Amino acid sequence: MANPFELFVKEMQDFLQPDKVYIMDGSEEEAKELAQQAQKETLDGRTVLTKLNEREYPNSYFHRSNPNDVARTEHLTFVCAPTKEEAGPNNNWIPPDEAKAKMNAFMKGCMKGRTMYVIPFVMGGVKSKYAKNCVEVTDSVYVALSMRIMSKAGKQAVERIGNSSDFFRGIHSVGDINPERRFIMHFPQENLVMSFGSGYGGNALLGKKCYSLRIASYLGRQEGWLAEHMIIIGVQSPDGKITYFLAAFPSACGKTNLALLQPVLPGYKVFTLGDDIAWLNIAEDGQLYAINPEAGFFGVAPGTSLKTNPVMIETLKNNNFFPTLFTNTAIDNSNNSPWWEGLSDKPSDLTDWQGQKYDEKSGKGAAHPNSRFTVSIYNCPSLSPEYDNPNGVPISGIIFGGRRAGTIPLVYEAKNWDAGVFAASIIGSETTAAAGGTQGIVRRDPMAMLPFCGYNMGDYFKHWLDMGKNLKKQPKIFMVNWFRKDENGKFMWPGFRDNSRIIKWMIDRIENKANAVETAVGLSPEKGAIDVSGLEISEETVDKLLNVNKEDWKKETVMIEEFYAKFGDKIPPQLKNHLAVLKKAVS
Ligand code: GTP
Ligand code: SPV
Ligand code: MN
Repeated sequence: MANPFELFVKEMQDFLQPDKVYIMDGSEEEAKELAQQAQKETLDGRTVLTKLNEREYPNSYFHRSNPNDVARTEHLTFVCAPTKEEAGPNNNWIPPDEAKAKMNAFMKGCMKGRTMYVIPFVMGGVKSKYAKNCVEVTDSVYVALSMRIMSKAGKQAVERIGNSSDFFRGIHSVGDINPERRFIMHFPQENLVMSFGSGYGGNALLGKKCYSLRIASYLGRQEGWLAEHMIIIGVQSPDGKITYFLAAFPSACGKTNLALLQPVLPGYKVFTLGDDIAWLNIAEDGQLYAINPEAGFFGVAPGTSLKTNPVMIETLKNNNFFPTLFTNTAIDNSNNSPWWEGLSDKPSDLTDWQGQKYDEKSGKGAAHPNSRFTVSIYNCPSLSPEYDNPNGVPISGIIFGGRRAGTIPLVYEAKNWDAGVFAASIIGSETTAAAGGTQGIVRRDPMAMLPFCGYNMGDYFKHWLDMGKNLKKQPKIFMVNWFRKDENGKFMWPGFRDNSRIIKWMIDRIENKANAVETAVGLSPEKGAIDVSGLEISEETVDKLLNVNKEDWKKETVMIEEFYAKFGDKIPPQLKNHLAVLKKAVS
């Protein structure tokens, strides 16, 4: 008798009708073979992978996408919960039956002439009770190779699945990469995702946002845990103690950079556990523990340099048996290496991300603003020894943030858990190149989860409040904004490695070593509490960075009210009360 995994493979073979079926085993030889094959294969006229300079970037390959397929497409992403109300105003919705019929019409027989790659994978450590088993089928060798980097894939996953039928199912085909025939449909009741017409990261690597966030958040609500768009770090202070933090910022707003932070402050060190997604559980001791369901980084290339993120540069130049992929960067033809804006001075002979000779006069970037690298977490020199701990790590602080030129202070602390949930629920952030659509528009992005929460966000806020009630020890909640600008449009805070100065204040607060002053929004660092030694920044600028301007906040509350109104009675009364208090404080 075939087991449920084998039956699923057979069912997919009959449905998608590929010429060949390949079940991934996760071995080193397999990675080499797939990379070889991808160098011979073309997908709509583009070679799938090309080898990069082995000396500069060992075991690394370049991938170029169709220009219509370079970011997540939120307007084509649906959560097909049983009712529209359950999916909430934060999700696109059509009835599950209708969605299935639509996707079946696209997908039936769509792999004729192609290979179906079967990727069995585990999200989380294979020994962790918090981990989940998954299977994705895809006709993209790029997706297959990427998922091998991003998760624990292959034999170990087949073994963990065993004879169980409890695994997430993902069906993916690039189709003809036509935006008119592109949909990412989630069926949370069946732990199923169907994705057609895109080969891009979050649309196609189904372990990423589709499963780890949309499906998992839906499951987490039923099972009493949280799936979050968060990094996990351990920060060692000069006394040797390690404090674990989570941090949630919207897409392309600084998670990966903070996850691999090399502090400027002497005696501090950051240990990396995750750069994008965290699953949070309450353990028997009543504390909040986090695991990273992923095993790699799918990070934004532009802006990454030896100066801003030296640990990532080292990670990219490390070599292990997972190949490293670069997608939609430019190519420096002098040495066949990937290049992007911010990496170094502009080389003279560049091929742009679309494969054309780079024309300086075009005024456009040589790399796509959402160009990315896919690299194993095991390449990372700052990887925490606790990364593979099946229990995860105990969390003392949660940081939320966004990208805002004005209004939002560099840092403040919420007075308690509920106030923190409120502060996170009202985050606004300027849109970035990580998703299609206009950039730089302020939209509400609660908990950095707007595009990823797999159910009604009103219910999600309630779930956050309930989690707090069930915690014996509640982590402190902090809000940050690295992106505040001055009158000339320049960032006032140096950011990147200097963000360690803000983390230091948070650790001091957690250990009751620093005082705070009350503002209309929460608790702000006392004068002189942020260590700016060695920085050329005036006291006046620090004051401006921390300032809570009532006029600005009055405007902010209008936007918050508009956002809350969409959710009607689903917004928990506690949060409405907090909003009323805030309105009064800034009136
Ligand atoms: P996703 O992978 O899309 O979820 O993004 P992310 O949140 O991991 O963002 P990432 O760390 O990759 O940073 C995105 C962009 O913001 C990059 O271009 C960075 O160079 C820039 N950035 C990150 N941290 C800072 C900071 O502290 N200050 C400034 N000014 N820019 C930053
Ligand atoms: C994001 O957009 O938040 C990412 C990249 O981390 S993606 O995998 O496309 O979601
Ligand atoms: Mn992300």
